[in-house]
Formats: sequence, C-alpha cells, structure tokens
Amino acid sequence: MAKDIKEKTLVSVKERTMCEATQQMLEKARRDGVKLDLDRGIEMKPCPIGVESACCKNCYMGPCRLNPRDPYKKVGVCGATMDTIAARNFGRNVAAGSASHNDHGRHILGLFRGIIEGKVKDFNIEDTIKLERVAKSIGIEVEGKDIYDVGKELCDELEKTFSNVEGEMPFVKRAPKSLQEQWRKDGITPRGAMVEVMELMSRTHIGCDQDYNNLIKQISRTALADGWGGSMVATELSDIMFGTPSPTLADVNMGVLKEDHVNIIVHGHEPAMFEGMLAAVNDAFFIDEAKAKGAAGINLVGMCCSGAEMMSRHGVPHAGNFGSTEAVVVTGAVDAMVVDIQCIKQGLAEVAKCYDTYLITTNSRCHIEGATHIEFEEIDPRKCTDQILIKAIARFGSRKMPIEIPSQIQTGVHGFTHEYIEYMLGGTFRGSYSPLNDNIINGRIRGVAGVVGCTNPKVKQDWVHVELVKELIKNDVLVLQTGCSQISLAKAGLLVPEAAPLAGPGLSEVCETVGMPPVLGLGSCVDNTRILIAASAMVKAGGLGNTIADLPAAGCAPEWMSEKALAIGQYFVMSGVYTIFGIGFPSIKGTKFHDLLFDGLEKQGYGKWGTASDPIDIAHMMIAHIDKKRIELGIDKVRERTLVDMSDRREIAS
Ligand code: SF4
Ligand code: MSK
Repeated sequence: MAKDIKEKTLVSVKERTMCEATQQMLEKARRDGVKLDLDRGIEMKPCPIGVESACCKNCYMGPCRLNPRDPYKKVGVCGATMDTIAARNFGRNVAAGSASHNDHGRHILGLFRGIIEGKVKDFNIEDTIKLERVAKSIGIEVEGKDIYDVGKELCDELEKTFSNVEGEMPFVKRAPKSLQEQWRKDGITPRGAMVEVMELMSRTHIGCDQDYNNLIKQISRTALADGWGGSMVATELSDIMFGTPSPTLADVNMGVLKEDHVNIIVHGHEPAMFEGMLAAVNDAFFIDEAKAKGAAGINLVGMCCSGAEMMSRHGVPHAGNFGSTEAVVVTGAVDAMVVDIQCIKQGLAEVAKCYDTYLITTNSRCHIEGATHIEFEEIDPRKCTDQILIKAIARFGSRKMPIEIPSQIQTGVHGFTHEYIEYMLGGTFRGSYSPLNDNIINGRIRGVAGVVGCTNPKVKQDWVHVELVKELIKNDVLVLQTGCSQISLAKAGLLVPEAAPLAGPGLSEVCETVGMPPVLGLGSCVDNTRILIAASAMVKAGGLGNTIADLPAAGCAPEWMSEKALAIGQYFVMSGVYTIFGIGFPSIKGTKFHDLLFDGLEKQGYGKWGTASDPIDIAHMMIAHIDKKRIELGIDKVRERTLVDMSDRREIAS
C-alpha cells in the first residue's frame, strides 16, 4: 500500500464529507495509507487560468493563456479573443457531455431493436402501455397494431435521434408548442445527435466559428440533442424494456453491505448489465456456490447512477454516490466492483488493488488499466455475469482483508416518474397535472425546483445538496431530484413522507394529504428528461403560462463536475429553466460570453445560468426567480386560506 499520506497536511474527515459512513472509511483509508479522491481533491491545486476557461489548446501555436483578471488585454496567437476561447471551451465540454448521453441512448436503442427483432432473448418488453404512449407521443398510430410492429416503428423513428442530418429529432414534438417554435425561429432545433456533435467540434476548430453569438447556437442545438434526444431515448426505452418505476422503499448507504454475504457492487450508467446481474444473482446454482464457501447469500447493490436507476426500478439497495465510490472499497467487504461507463474514477483500480477487490470493467467503451475486463454482451449476458459471480464468490472464500462496514442505512421512497406524479396528484381516473398547477396557483406550493447532479471533492460531499434542499422545502418549493444529488438527500433522510414537517406549511399540507415526501427522487442523470416531460406537462395543463420559461421553477447542480452536467445545464437553460451551478462556472464574470449565458439568453426568452457556492444563497436565488415568475403570472397574491383546526371541525359538525 502507498504510505505517502502525511497526517499534518490532512483536514478533518468531517470537512471532506458530511456522510458519516464515508468519513469512517476515509479515516480508515488514511490509517491504511491509501489515498482516496476526497484527499486527492484537496491536494490538487487547479490551474487558476483553466478554472475560468481563459486558456486554449485548440492548436499547437499555443496553448495560449489569457489573463482572467484582465481578459481583453491579450488575445491568442491566432487572435482569438477571450469570448471566442471561453465559448469554444464551453462548446467542446457540451459536445462531450451530449455525446456521452447520446452514446448511452444509442446503445439502449440497439438493445431495444435486438428485442423487437427477436435477436436478444434474455431481455423483454416489460411496459407495453408505455411503449404505446411513447409511440403515440411522436405520432405513431398504435390502434389495432401488434405491439412488436409498434416497437419496430418506434425503433425506426427514434433512430433518427442519432442519424438524422436534416429535419428534427422525434422527441422535439413533446416540448411545448411555443418552445418548439422559438427553437425553429432561432435555428437551434436539434436534427440528429451525430451531426450536432460533429458540427460543434468542427466549428470550434482553430480558424472556424469565432463569434460567440453564433457559436452559442450550435452549442445549444447540441445540448438540446441530449435532453430532447439521447437522454430521453435512454430513459423512455429503459422504462419500456425494464419497467417504468413507481415509488418503492429502498435502503441507501454503506450499511447495505453485509459481512456474511458475497458483496457485488454495480456502478456506472447503462442498465442492461445491472439487469443481467440481477437475474444471475438469483440463480440457485450461484447461491449454493456462495453458501458452499460459507456465505449466507449474494448481496447485489448499486452505486452512482446505475444504482439510482436500479433502486428506482427494483428497490435494489444503494451504497452511495460518486463521492463514495472509492471509500466503499475501503470496507474490505466488496468482493467485486463491476462497472460499465461514465463517472468511474481510474483511482478505483489502485484502491481496489489495496483491498484485494476485483474491479471488473464490462463495456468495450470503458477499459481501465489494472482492472479485469469481462465483456458484457446483451445477446449472451450470462457469459459475463457468471464469470463475475465465480470471481466474487472465490474472493469471498479467500477474504484476507479485515472487514469494517459502516452501520448507516437510510430507508427512503424512490422511483417517482413524470407518469407517477400525474397519477399521484391527479388520481387514477383523472390523471393530470392540473392539481399540481392548482396547488402552485393557490400558493400552497410556491414553485418547483430540480436539484440534481454530481458530488465534487472540491467541497464537502453532500453538504450543499442537503442544505439547499432543506431551505427550498422550508420555503414551500417542491424538489425533484436525480443522480448523485438524490442519494445525498436519501442519506440525509429527506426522501420519506415523514420529512413533510420540514417543509413550509403549504408544501407540508400537500405532502400530508397525498402521503408523499417533499423531495421526489426521479432516478439517474439521464432521467433528468423526466423533469423536462413533467415541465412540459405542467405547461400543457394550463394556468402557468405558455412555455417552460413561464413556470415558477428553477434548477441547480450544487456540486457539478462532469461535462455531462454542462450539457444538461445548457439543455435546461435552452428549455427555459434558470439553472444554477454551485462550486463555480468556467467563464469570467463581466465578459461578453459570460453575460450572454447569465443574462442574454433570458432576454431572448430562454432560461439563464447562475452560479453561487453557499447553499442558502443558491436557495434564495432560486426562490427569487420563482417569485418573479409568480408575479409575471399574476399568482403572487397567495389566496387567503382558512386553516381548520379540531375545534373548528367540531363547530362545523355541530
Ligand atoms: Fe492559441 Fe488560437 Fe491556437 Fe487557441 S487556437 S491555442 S488561441 S493560437
Ligand atoms: S453519476 S454525472 S457523478 S450525477 Fe450520473 Fe453522478 Fe454526476 Fe456522474
């Protein structure tokens, strides 16, 4: 083990994370001489020029560094200005983020096609009602047709999400009409993901598009190709194939590991391999094999976004978010950490080696030096999953590491969807968003916030998420969550109906009446598209304006870190949402490009970006925006409500 940890230089584990289980494992790792991302995060001193995106390495005349404190004093060797450099850097981040989600969506579509064509036998169509609903939403006739014929048409239509070179992506039709028209007028309606990413990369090459006002159009089109394209395809087809989630109780945090079980963690983003593992761990043969090695059984748990998705869909326990993926290995109890794509730290290979854990990569698009690679193929999932089980069971049988499992477990309700919100608030026979809109109009619910995204070791893990959400619900703002943020709040115990008293009087009244938590978990980071659909449904239900930008709503990624997060933020902004990023933002305040993102886009009728680091400040920026929208809608005067107590009730009854 690496013995280079200098106690003097380390800050208290309590400053690195508010997750007690992760604190315990960070302490242990330090004792063991193993360095985790949470400590690497404080040691790394980021380049101050890079932080504000004032450098360019798009050609070898550079790299060119401009002065962030005096951004217009210098230009690059080619003459590129600060605005061009920042816009190109931002654009390339968005291209990578959008490419990641579209790559994910394209693989999900490939699996769906395999099922429809009968080539993939081990997966199925679980939700035929949703298949028909999604098909109808993009104009496919379903009446009287065989479900596989509808599926074939849906495949062919959704293929255009990726391969179109002209026209519009199919799911653009699901956005509010006025927003579609605005995109068309501004020339930013996404055509196909491949062409959008290709054009953005081409336009950001040296000597091409050097006007940030023109670049932002292709940046926006590429981001919209993520939210209304690949991500939405991934979410909708995953629901169709594996089942649309509905609220379910699930356990979160490292206490879900079991010392007397073979523990297998799945971490990443695409659900197919995890679904394959779920089937394999229930095979009596492997359960007997595990028992023969002295285990009480096999314990399959998730982490990060794969985990959030499987928890929503099947109630599979979840061991923690992005900030805990290395820490969990320090328990010594993880027999195999199985990964597919995205947000998998290379540092895991070293930590896994230190604790004698198998780190197993399964996807041809994501190998890690030092990890064992066992390729997962949807056409024959057991070939991969059985080998994983054999290795994990063998590791259990020869465990050498001392085991220390933190005791923390929080049970919460997960698995909300835009469909379930409609049913929950509208009822079985009148499912609609009108009751939600009514509660916003009458002021019981002040507005809706999406709080989503990663954790980032630049700051204390989970803290901004938790404090921000507490402040929002206290002020009657209903919070929708996805991704690693949802896990932060689950660990803090807010994803339960019993958290309703933490909300303000109006929101808490709605939660008590419906029996729902004030914080609704909607799944993984691709599932942010559920928020887009919910927002579109709110517009369609009426009373809250004509487009998403009119809604009393706002979004935040308090601890963002990935390029995917930037693509998500930009598609929310271009869908009409005020979107705040915590930690910081890669542009310089006062420059023209920064002003365009943080003000100009709103003046064009879209949303806008914001940034702040203090959770209470962020909450009140979001609330101020929600209140501004309430005034614009003319619903700022909260209707006088008579609160009826028990003595009133007796009087009424007598
Ligand atoms: Fe420098 Fe221009 Fe080359 Fe960028 S593209 S590295 S600014 S010369
Ligand atoms: S995994 S993108 S750390 S949410 Fe989706 Fe979590 Fe952010 Fe990755």
